[in-house]
Amino acid sequence: MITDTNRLHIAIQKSGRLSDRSRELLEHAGLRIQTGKNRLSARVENFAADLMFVRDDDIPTFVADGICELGIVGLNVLEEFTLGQDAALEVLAELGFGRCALKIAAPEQFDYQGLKSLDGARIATTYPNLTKRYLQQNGINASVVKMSGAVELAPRLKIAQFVCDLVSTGDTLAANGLRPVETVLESEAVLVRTTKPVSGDKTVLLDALLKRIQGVLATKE
Ligand code: PRT
Ligand code: ZN
Repeated sequence: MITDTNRLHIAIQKSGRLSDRSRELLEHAGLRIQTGKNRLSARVENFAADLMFVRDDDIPTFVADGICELGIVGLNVLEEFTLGQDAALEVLAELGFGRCALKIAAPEQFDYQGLKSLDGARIATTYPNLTKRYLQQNGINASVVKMSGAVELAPRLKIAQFVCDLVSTGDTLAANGLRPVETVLESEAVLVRTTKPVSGDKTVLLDALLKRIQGVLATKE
């Protein structure tokens, strides 16, 4: 990816649950984003910044590496990334959208007796780091099975007895005969910045943009 050294780079999700609201926030902050579908980046016409459209999972890497000075990503993805490593990232603001919770769920007919029911069990998840930390913090000895999707199928396929997945309405769990039993993390979209050194000119841009974004967030509180 070719980056222009005099412009800020902002990583947002290309297409998914956070895309529209991320774009909207930047537009409300006064950025006029060049249009064009299915592109990997877009220039801001009235501010020295470019948007990078990427998979949400890649946003922490881009920002931690300093390729993008700013990013918008779910706290769930961010924490899964930063757990156990010293990533050059700082959360600047909670953005009030993309709310969901990472929950452990059990089969509806399972007689769940609290955390001790998880002892010795297998839990399927796309968030192994967050799940392991939660189990550890609660002194539970369970094995975590990493999947890259379709986690809700794991109990039926006998891959694991429990799952740990993101929930918003709970409809997906219910449709798969599962019910939430524990909350591992409450999440929403957050604005993150790199803590890698940013050049003098870019610091000025960054401060100016952050002020505008804080202004937008303040009117919403
Ligand atoms: O392509 P890319 O990798 O960028 O996107 P993605 O498919 O990994 O992510 P996407 O767009 O699904 O979600 C992006 C972010 O939105 C997540 O990281 C969360 O921070 C946030 N978010 C909010 C959610 C949900 N709500 C949500 N409900 N992410 C996923 N879900 C899924 C969940 O995994 C489950 O499959 O929706 C299903 C459950 O929804 P309910 O309403 O049935 O409970
Ligand atoms: Zn993703």
